[in-house]
Amino acid sequence: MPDLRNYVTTPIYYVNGEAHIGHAYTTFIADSVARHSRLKGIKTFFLTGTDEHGQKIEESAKKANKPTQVFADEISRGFKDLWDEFNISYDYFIRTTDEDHKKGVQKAFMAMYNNGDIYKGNYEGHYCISCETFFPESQLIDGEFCPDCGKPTNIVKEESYFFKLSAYEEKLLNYYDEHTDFILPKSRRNEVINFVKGGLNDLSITRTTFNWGVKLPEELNDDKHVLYVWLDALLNYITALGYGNDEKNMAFWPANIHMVGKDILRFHAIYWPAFLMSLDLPLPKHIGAHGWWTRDGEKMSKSKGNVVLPKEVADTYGLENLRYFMLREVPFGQDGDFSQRAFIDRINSDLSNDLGNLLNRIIGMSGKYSEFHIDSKDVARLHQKELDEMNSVLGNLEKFLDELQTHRYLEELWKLFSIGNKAIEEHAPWVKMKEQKKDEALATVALVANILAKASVMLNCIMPSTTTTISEALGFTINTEAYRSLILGQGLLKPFVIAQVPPLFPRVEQPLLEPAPEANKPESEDVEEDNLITIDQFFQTSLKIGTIVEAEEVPKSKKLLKLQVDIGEDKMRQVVAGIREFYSAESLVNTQVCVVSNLKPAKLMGMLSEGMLLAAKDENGLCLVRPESPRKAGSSVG
Ligand code: ME8
Repeated sequence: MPDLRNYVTTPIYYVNGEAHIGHAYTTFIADSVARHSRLKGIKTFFLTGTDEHGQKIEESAKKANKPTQVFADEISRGFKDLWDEFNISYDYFIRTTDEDHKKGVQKAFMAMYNNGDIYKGNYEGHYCISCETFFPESQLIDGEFCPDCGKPTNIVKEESYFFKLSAYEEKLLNYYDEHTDFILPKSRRNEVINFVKGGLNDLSITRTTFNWGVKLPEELNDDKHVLYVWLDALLNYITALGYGNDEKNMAFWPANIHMVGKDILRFHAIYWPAFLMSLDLPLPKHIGAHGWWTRDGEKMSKSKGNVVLPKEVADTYGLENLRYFMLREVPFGQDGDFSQRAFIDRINSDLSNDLGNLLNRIIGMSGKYSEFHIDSKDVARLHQKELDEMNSVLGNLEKFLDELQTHRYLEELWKLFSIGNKAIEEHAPWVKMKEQKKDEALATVALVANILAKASVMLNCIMPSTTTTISEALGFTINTEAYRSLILGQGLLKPFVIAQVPPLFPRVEQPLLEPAPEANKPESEDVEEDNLITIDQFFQTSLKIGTIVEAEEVPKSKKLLKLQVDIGEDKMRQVVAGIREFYSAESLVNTQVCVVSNLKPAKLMGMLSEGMLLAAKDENGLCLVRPESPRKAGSSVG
């Protein structure tokens, strides 16, 4: 048998704030994947940790009035304590301020340097501190704001070492081509491929404007620089296995899955593979990018005060209920909304009704009919149909987890409970008892016990402690042996005496947490739907027909045109628009456009822009959205 290994990672979390529900979600999925892999008998290494360097952390520590290391220690400890309290089965918790990590990073830097992938140059560009990333001007929103987080960028000019990312364009594209399941869900592949096809610039990988980072290797004798936090951070996935030190766990490399949020897919699917190619190391098998969690349809933010704290939710509703809800509710890769209403529905209907009641029913029936003794001896003879149905569900289940589709995995798994409930209704053991057909009544009870046993084995990775309680009640232990006999071998439980357990999933009648501050919206159907806005919200945007009166090119800009637009006001509006590649200035004069007229004015290359033009873009280029026939300047659109 091959020596199967599995390496699963979460992102390492920035130590600039406490863990929220999004961090918990990533960690829950990775934990579930790692647990199931161990259950199958695969040697598994599950890594999590904290990302502690960079300007953002330095600034957060300053704000908190603490030495940076002390600040990082405290928040890192907060993450670790939370994961311990949450029974997260990590094998190693890495911190990027660990000495071994720093040594490994320097070794990797030298390896890339020695093979010619790193050179020294100068960098001038727009830098977003929040994302710790440079962006080319073409990607900025309104020439100033970060395309990822929307915050203003700063122009940074500094001497820098560069990684020859441009040299890896083709190799990366070939890799995506040959490994179609490298990026999960597959629907996210194209966005990565298009980004690479758009051209990769060499990557600035050192900074001289702050100190809080890994120093350059001593050999380079250049102590002005610290390493770019993303290079430092990504390398955690190999330094955690001992890269550059004792290498003791490097046999786990390559990772089977790096679990990340969609916000950091590009770093993992483009930069990281390029670094690994440069280091001559194999690439991870999958990057799993999940969607974004909102609360009651709103983005979570500290300033809104609507951040969902996982500990608070777990303490109130139960940790495993929360794990179940998050992994069941959202198709992997899509955004998810945390609402207490949806959460309570899942607890009451899936957990309490479907699973909890089934267990209670067989405890009750076996107590009445056989003093809690359960024996599978007649199950195959009397319930082959149900066994076949059950085996077919179980046989198709794991592929969903392999693709990280936890919602489908759980949805399928729940079919087992329907098979159990249906069997009870159809075979009505209480009637059989009255008809003196005790064997038949007990066979149905035993069938359901087996269904619950098998379901518990497969549900163990999602709800480890609850399923342990169920398996104890059913007289067996969930382990690799049980997985092999009950799932792979399609075996049945040996005779046992069922233990009575208190109800595992008490129903929840009303929300237990304070509503989010903004959640005082009307309880209408459409509020629940993702990405929908109300008509009032739509009308907050003022759209007007404008006539372009003057148009000129902006010197030194390939993209911008400066326009004077009449939108029916006393004064012309000056709009600086990135459309020069698609329209000449002359061709625009005296034409009409749609203008967003109540945008906050912004400065683009030092020029005030007092509106935005509506345009549509696809692979064939960009075109302005215009009225079908001329309208008075200032007519409203909507
Ligand atoms: O990006 N919904 O760390 P980070 C879903 N240090 N997931 C969310 C979320 C939300 N609202 N908010 C955060 C970093 N996450 C880097 C990673 S890895 C080498 C370096 C999750 O603390 C999601 O997985 O900002 C996201 O990718 C991760 O937290 C980012 O955590």
